Amino acid sequence: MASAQTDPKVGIIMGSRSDWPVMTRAAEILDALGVAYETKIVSAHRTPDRLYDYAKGAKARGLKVVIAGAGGAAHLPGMAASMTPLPVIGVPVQSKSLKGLDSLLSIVQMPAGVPVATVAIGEAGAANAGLLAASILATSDDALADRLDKWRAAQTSSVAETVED
Ligand code: RP5
Repeated sequence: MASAQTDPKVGIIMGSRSDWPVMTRAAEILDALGVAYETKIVSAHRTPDRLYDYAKGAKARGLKVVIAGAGGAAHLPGMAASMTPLPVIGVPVQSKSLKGLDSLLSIVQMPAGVPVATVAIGEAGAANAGLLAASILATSDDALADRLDKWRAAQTSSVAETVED
């Protein structure tokens, strides 16, 4: 998988095509907020050279934020963060054996000096990664900040007050 919109600001990378059903939730949020992004399969273990090239070139290509999702021995977000100055948001993808606890711990337990902003396991985390990336971009984009405010207001309005609603 590799796709690109014009002038992408967010790079969504994942360790395997099997991660896409989860990572698509980040893409859906960015679509809803009008944030251009690209997607690419980049495996820390199976395609280390691709990871190196991607992370080293991310900032120069105009990306502002990287969202990296992986499962199991999930080294992708941390390795990406070690090779780019861009903020990296790590999404722990649910694994078959350990339900994503392995992914979560692999991503969240970074040593001091190389931060990865880690979100929840699975689809909720991927959606929040999209929102977090948009929030970061919105600090220097008033139009996006306005769209994000409206998105949040719509979410608030959609929550019923009672189970009968
Ligand atoms: C990780 O291994 C990927 O991020 C994926 O979550 C997991 C399993 O990959 P596949 O065996 O499904 O390709 O690298």
